[in-house]
Amino acid sequence: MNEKKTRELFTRDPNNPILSVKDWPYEVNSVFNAAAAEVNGEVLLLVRAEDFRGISHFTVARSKNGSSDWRIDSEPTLRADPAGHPEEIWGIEDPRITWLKELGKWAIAYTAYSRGGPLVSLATTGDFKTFERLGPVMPPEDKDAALFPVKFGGNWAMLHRPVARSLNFPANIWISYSPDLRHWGNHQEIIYAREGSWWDANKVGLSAPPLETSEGWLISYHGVRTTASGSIYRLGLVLLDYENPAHVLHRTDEWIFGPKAAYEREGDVDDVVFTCGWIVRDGIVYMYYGAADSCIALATAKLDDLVSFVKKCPNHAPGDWWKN
Ligand code: BMA
Repeated sequence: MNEKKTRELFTRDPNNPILSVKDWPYEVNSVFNAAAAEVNGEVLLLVRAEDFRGISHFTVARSKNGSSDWRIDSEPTLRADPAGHPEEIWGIEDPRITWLKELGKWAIAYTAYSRGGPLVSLATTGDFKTFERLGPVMPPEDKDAALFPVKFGGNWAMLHRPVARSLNFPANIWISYSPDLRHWGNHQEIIYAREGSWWDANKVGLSAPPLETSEGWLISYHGVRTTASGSIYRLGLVLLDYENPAHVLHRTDEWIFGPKAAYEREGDVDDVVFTCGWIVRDGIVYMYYGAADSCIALATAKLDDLVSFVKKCPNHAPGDWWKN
C-alpha cells in the first residue's frame, strides 16, 4: 500500500472500520456516510445504507462508547418514499443532523435523488423513529447540506453545495437563510474550490455540520481532485464567524485528513474519506466518515487542536492564495 503522509491531527480508531456490511442485521451492499448525534447519552449514527439496486436509505446505529458494541435497527429506519415524495425516486443519501434547541427537535438535511438530479430535503424528528418530512428545500443539483443549530437575526441558516451543470465551473459552498425552514433566500457563495492543481480544485462540499466553538463555527469540508485514475476525496477545515456565518475567518490550505488506510483507499469508490457527522465528548471530536463508499470509520482529535490549527491558517480569497 502506498502510505501517504497527511496532517496527523486525527487519530484513526483501532476498531476501524467500526461498521461494515458484515455487522448489518439485513443484507446491504454498503454502509457509509453517516450523520452523528449524541442522543440520551449515546452516540447515534444515521447510516446511509445502499441496497443491491443502488438505492440508499437510512438506518440508526447506537453505541455507548461511540466505537464498538453498536445496536443497529433490524430494518431500515427511514426509507425513500417515492410515492409520497417523487424527488426520492432514486433514494436518500448523506444525512447531516443538527439539534434545533428552539424547536426541541433534530433536523436532518439529506440528499434526495430525484429524476432531475440530487437535491436538498429536510426532515425533523424527536426520537429517530418517526420523521416529519419538510420536503425539498433546494432544487437540483444541490447536496451536502446542514443547518446551523441557532437562528441569525431571526432566520435559520443552511450550508449547501449547488452545481451549475451547464457551466464548467467548480462546485462551491453556499449559505442560505430561512424564517421557517421551508422558504430559503439571501443565498451567498462563501467557500470556493481553488482550481488548478490544488487538492480541492474541482469541487468542495460541506462535510460535518457546524460545530460551535469559542472562536466561531467550525466545519469540515471535502475537497475533490480529479486525477487520471479517478477522484480523491479529502477533508479540510473552515472557521466561520460566530455572528455572521457567511464570513469565512480561516481555511486550511492543506488537507487535514485523506485516504491512507487500506479501507479508505479501496472499495466501491476508491480513495474517499467522506464525513457527514462529528460529535464532541470531553473536548474530543469523534469524526465518523464513510471510507471508499464501503464502510464507516472513526477518527478522533482534540477540539482545541483543530481550532488552533485552523486559526493559524490564512483565509485566502479566491485568486490570491499565492500571497502570504
Ligand atoms: C459524492 C457523494 C458521496 C460519495 C462521494 C464519493 O459526490 O455522492 O455520497 O461518498 O461522492 O463517491
